[in-house]
Amino acid sequence: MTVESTAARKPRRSAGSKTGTTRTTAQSADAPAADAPPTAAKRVTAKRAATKKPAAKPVVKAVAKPAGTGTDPDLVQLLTPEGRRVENAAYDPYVAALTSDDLRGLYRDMVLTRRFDAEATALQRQGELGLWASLLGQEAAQIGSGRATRPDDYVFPTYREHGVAWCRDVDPTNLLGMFRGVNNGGWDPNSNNFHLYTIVIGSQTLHATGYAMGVAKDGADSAVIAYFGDGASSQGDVAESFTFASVYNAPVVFFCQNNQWAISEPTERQTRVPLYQRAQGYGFPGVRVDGNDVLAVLAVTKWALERARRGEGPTLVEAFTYRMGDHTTSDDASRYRHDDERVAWEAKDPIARLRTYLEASNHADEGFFAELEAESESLGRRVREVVRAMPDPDPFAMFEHTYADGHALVDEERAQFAAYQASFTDVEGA
Ligand SMILES: Cc1ncc(C[n+]2csc(CCOP(=O)(O)OP(=O)(O)O)c2C)c(N)n1
Ligand SMILES: [Mg+2]
Repeated sequence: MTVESTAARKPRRSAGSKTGTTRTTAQSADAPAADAPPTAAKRVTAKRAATKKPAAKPVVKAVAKPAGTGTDPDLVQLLTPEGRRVENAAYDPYVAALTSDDLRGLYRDMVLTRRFDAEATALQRQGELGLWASLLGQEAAQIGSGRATRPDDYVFPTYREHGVAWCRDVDPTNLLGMFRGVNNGGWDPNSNNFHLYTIVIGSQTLHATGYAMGVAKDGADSAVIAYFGDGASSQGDVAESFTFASVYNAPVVFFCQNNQWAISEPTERQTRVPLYQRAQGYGFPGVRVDGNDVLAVLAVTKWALERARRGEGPTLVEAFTYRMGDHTTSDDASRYRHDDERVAWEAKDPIARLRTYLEASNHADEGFFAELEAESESLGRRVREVVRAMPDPDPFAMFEHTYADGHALVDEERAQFAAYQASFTDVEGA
């Protein structure tokens, strides 16, 4: 279901969208054909959309949502855990144009992201980082969705989106400064349309929705994607975002990585219904995709982003995946979950299944895997070198940016800190 209101934006077409015209969807009887020309109600100028308030009584229409495949009709899957390609008439068109090169590219993205992540975890164990939040197991959810975005789309991540950052061309070493405690972010969000990592759970969904409303007012041909977790889905911020995005028809994709855990709380403590079904109550479509299947995630996210670009409003994508590691390096998951759960998910590993498919369908040979191994090694080396060479910040810099014109209390704290620092004695040769 979705809410069509007079606040609907000027219909926009995705210039780079090759798949938009070939998409097939399971239509319900009264649903507008997703590929049909925009209705008169939607044919408003960007200016009008910017000035008009939403209609008091929006017309609620059913929205076509392509269905899943396989044994679970609710789960969209194109590649089984065994690496077998399964057909899905609705979503196949979104990956039909992928070449062998593209498929190898997705594999390379996942392998290098996993390698970078493992290196960061090791660096934390060696005392080089204060903390690290590993994405282990979530590579397909992140690479599939990240590769579905266009450069002009805007991405709002949590603190775990290292794979999405990779797709947005953020140098991975830039992700580490904050975790080493030497800067407050490490990259310019406007350079890659990739916002800074957000620790306050769910808050970035509000930022994304507001940003998307702005994109709509500009009449721009781009979309916004907000990442969040299963735990975040319980936050009021997320509920408010869903409401605003729905009634303002904002071009935003809510991408929930349901990795089954919010630190030590399982998803059962967040919801009584599958998370993707929440969208229905807000009046926009929700889709559950196999989050360990990079092809399915790519297809579903493309579909959702293209809906947003066409002015058809928000979508909730629930990527059903698993956090294979601890919540962060400060956590010990063995205290609250059984190992057999992780072992069961290892059998659905996103990288292994794509490798099986690539080999079985002759998209990649031994040479490719060997070269990638060498590339992984050199990425690991570079990450270690760059992190260790990061200069320590001036300890007094933290007092600089609290008030533009200074403040007596901050001055007092700075003086106290100076006295504390001076109390240390450097021991020769220590
Ligand atoms: C508003 C807020 N409440 C609590 C926390 C503490 N906290 C940090 S991560 C986390 C769990 C988040 O779980 P989920 O949304 O599933 O994301 P995941 O870590 O699994 O990727 C919590 C409660 C926080 N950072 N912000
Ligand atoms: Mg979670």
